[in-house]
Amino acid sequence: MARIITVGAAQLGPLQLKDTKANAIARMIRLLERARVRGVELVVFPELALTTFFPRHFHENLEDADHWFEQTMPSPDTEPLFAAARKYGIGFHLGYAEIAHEADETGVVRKRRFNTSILVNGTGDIVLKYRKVHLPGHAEYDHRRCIQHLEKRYFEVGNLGFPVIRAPMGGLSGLNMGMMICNDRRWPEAWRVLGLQGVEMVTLGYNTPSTNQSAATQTGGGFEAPHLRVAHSHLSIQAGCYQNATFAVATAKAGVEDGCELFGHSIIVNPQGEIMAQATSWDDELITADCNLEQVQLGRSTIFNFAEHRRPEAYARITDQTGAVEPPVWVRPSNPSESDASSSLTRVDDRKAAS
Ligand code: CDV
Repeated sequence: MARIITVGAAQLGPLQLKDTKANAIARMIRLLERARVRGVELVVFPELALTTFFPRHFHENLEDADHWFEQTMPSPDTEPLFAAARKYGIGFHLGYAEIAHEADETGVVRKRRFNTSILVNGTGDIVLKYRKVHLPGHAEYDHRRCIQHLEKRYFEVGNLGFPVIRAPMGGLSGLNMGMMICNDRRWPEAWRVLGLQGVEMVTLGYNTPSTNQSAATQTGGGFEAPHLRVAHSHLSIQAGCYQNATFAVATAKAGVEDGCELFGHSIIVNPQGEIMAQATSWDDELITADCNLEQVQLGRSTIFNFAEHRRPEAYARITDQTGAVEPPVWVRPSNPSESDASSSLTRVDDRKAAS
């Protein structure tokens, strides 16, 4: 029997500073109701979906930022969303700011903050949790920037890796699901770690400004045209899906939020890298697609048959190294008998080591 699941990206329009979490949840429940009418079995909400993208606001004292975070899940604010999902039998992906009291790598239990997402199935059970690994931005107030991006201040790097779980979802007895959060989608390593666990459906939420706000661009370090911002987001997701033979649902916050324009353009992508559905508004909007899981088989059994074709012995730099290193410099060999590339490069390396 065909394995088909109907999924939805529930894009949210802007959430302003004055909006409460209850406002946000009410809007999400309205989107869930629309999802039910359209036969959707899994709905994906954006990154940090309960509040404005608060890392653009500086708090000297971290405790003053606690109201942006959830200490339990379901939390008192999110319980109505869980209840609606249970009532309609719809699964959902939710991004939120998490406070956890747990041991760090030194074994000390302390208050920790993460940029987190969960997958919940139609019976209201949390089947998977993920904490954002690739945190962009900075930890201190940056006077060169018009708009701050303080994710490195408010969140620790996620400590759960990139997990995949096989769990019932919608009418499927088992679906291999994994998550990413926003900036993660730009990193092929993240997609491949999910791909190596047989992921069939990647769910991800994002908050991406229409213009590059980095200090580098604000101080003349480069220019990224606004239309390329969307292109780069889609390129990353489409490539990730194609190269790992998976579907993805990528859901944005959109519109002018708290003085900052977010580009929206939520998409659902198939394992060939094609966009199956795309949001066109800058507001709350539900886009849907029927995903036939048989489509993951083509990539997995041909070009991206990992067991057959991967060459991990050539990939050591991926995990051994963080920043790029300079390559050796080619020099014309003085002796023609040494004219093959590898011997001249070896000689350059030797010379460097000796100097
Ligand atoms: N929330 C994000 O992770 N945003 C980044 C921005 C800062 C570039 C993104 O990759 O979309």
